[in-house]
Amino acid sequence: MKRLTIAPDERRHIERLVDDVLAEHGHWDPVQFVTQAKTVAESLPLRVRQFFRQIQSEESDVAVLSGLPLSPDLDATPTGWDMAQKTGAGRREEVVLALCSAALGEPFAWGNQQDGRIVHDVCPTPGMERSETSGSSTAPLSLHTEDAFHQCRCDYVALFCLRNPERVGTTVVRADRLDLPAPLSGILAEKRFRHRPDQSHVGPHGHSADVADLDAIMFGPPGSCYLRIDFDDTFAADEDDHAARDAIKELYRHMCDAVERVVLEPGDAIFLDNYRVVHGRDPFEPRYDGKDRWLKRVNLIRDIRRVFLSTGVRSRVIS
Ligand SMILES: O=C(O)CCC(=O)C(=O)O
Ligand SMILES: [Fe+2]
Repeated sequence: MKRLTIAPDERRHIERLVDDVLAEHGHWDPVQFVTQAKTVAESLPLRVRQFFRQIQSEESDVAVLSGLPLSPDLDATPTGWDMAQKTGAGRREEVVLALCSAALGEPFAWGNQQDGRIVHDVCPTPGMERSETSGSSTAPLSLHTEDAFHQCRCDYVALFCLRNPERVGTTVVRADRLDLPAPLSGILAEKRFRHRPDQSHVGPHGHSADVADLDAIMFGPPGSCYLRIDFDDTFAADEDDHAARDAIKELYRHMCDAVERVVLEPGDAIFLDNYRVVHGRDPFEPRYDGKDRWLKRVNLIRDIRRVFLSTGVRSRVIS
């Protein structure tokens, strides 16, 4: 795992950039900002830009940037993304994340997820405690590739921690840490699997058509293993393919042995390579008192053209 801790002068530098962005965008509109975010990100401190360049070129699986600025009068944790959307809670932190993320990739969004917002809120939500969405809490978020069902899933998931009072762990399994028996990796490398859209995508505008996609769970060039799996939504394409079904179960056992936990501190942003790691979250008890765990999240893709080709228009929102 790679980590860079921001020095006080670098933090002030980032704060000034955020002030400039907010002064220019009186009404903060991430959709509008991201088209120019890469240019603004060129003004980030040199060490931060180098950090992101290295992540890309080395294919770092997990990277954490620590000590990012947080507002001294940080808003109360919202009780759902829709509330954050209405009130603008954590707006300044959205700018910090959008700006830093743009140094690594191109932010994009899903039309049916959090109303097509570019920067998401991850916070416990009443009624969603046991769901398989970012509003969950008492049930663990099981290990997954982000948006595994879709060809245009992100290259990186970026999560910026605003609060984490109970020190809840983000779970991570790195492909490089897996030592799978050859017969198992052989089956996982065959196109014998399908992926359903996860709960956060289901609804009137869901992506059910993408279930048709037949793919492998493990792929990639020698020495650089890529993963595509969501343990809630990946299944053997042929229900009589017992070997494929067993392979998913066996992989799960190996992943449980290899799982690591990263406890995000306020001011930490984690960048998870969505091909090189799967991730999830430990369960916790929500309090709904304005002090709950709260992250901002962005999906990043290396080449925005993949999104344009998927949407068929020049839009960063996949519908
Ligand atoms: O809450 C976390 O630490 C991870 C949540 C997650 O998997 C996500 O937002 O994609
Ligand atoms: Fe996730």
